[in-house]
Amino acid sequence: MNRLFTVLGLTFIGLIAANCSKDDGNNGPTVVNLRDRKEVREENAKQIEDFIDNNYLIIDGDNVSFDSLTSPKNKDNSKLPLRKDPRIKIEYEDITSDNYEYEAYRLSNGNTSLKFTKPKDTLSYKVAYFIVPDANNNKQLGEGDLISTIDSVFVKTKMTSLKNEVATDNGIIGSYYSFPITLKEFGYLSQGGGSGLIPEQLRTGERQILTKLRTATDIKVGANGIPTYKPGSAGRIIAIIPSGLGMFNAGYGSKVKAYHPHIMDMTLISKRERDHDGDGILSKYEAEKVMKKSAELNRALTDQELLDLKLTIHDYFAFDTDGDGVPNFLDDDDDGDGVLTKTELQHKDEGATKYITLPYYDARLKTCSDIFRYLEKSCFPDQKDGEIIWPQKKK
Ligand SMILES: [Ca+2]
Ligand SMILES: [Ca+2]
Ligand SMILES: [Ca+2]
Repeated sequence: MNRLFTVLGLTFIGLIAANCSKDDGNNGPTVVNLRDRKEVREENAKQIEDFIDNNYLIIDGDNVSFDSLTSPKNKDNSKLPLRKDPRIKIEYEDITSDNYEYEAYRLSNGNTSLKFTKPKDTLSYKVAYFIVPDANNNKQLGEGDLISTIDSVFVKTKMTSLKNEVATDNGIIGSYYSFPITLKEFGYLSQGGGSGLIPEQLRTGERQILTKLRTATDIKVGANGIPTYKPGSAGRIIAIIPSGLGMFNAGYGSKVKAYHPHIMDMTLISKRERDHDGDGILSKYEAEKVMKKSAELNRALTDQELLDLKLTIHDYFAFDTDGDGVPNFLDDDDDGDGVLTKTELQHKDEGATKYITLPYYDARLKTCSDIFRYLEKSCFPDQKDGEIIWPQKKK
C-alpha cells in the first residue's frame, strides 16, 4: 500500500512541475478556452437580426443568393431588406442542440452498440428561416412525404456566410445525410471502411429545421444512388443557424468564422426511413410516446400523427427501456433479457408451420402482462426443438 502511494505521489508532483514549466516558458501549447455559449448566442442573435435588416434577396431561377443593401447594385436604393420582402416571410423556431456524443459499447451478446452521452449545451436558440418561393411565388414546402428527425435524407445544400460568401455548395447533385449513423454503418467505420459507406451528417440546427419541409415526388433512385424527382416538387428552406447549433468554435473553411452564424440553403429531395439497430422496428417508432399511442390505437402511427407528437431527437435518446445507456432505437435487445427484439417479435399461430414477424404494437405481444414482451425483461421465452415457447399469461 505504502509503495503505491509513493508512486502516485511522485506522479502527482511530476504533473505539477510540468504545469509550472508551461506557465514559465512561452513554448508550450496554448490552451484556448471555449467561449461562453450564452454570450455567443446573444452575439449571434444580433448578427442574425442585422443580416435580415441589411441584406436583400436575389432569385435567379433556381439560384438564390443575398447581397448587402450597401452594394453598388443597389445604388438606386430599390431593394428591400429581407424582413420587408413580400415574397418571403421570416419566421423563427426555438431549437435546442441534439448533438449527442457516442462511443462504442459491447453488448452482453457480444455485439457492438453505441452509447450516447447527453448534449452539454442545453440552451434554446432562435433559428430564423423562410421557405423559398418558386418562380410563381409559391412557397416550396415540398409535395412528398413528411420526415422525422431520424430519417436519413437526400438534400442539396449551399452554405454561405453573413458576408454572402459561399462556404460550400452541394446544390447541383446533393448528398445523403444520416443521423445518427446506424449500427451497420458504425461497423464500417470501426473497420476503417470507405467513407462512401458512411453518410455525412447535417449539423443539429440544420437537421431540425429541415422537418419543416416535405420531400419531392416521383422519386427514382438511379444506379449511382442519386435520386431524380419531379421538378419543383421538392421542399426548399433557407435558415440562418446560430453557431451554437452549427460549427460553434470550428467555423467552416475560411468563409464562416468561428463563433459566427452561417446561412444554409437546403432542398429536401427524399428520405430513407431507418431501422438503426436492425431489430425489425423502424427507428421513427422507437420513442415512448409513439409506442404508447400506437398501443392504444392498435396500429402504426401515420407520419402526420408522428409529427403531431412534436417528437425531437431527445424523445428517441430518452427511451431506454433496460437503462443500459443505449436508447431503444439503437438497441437490438430493448429489454436487456438477452433475447433479441427481432426474435421476440416472431410469432407462430397454433398449427401454423411458419413464423411471422408481428408489428411492434400487436396485442399478441402482450404475452406475460400488459407490457409488450420485447420491452419486459422478466418475460422470457423457452426454446425447445428450435421452437420459441412463451409463458402463458397469468389470468
Ligand atoms: Ca429499430
Ligand atoms: Ca430497438
Ligand atoms: Ca429482448
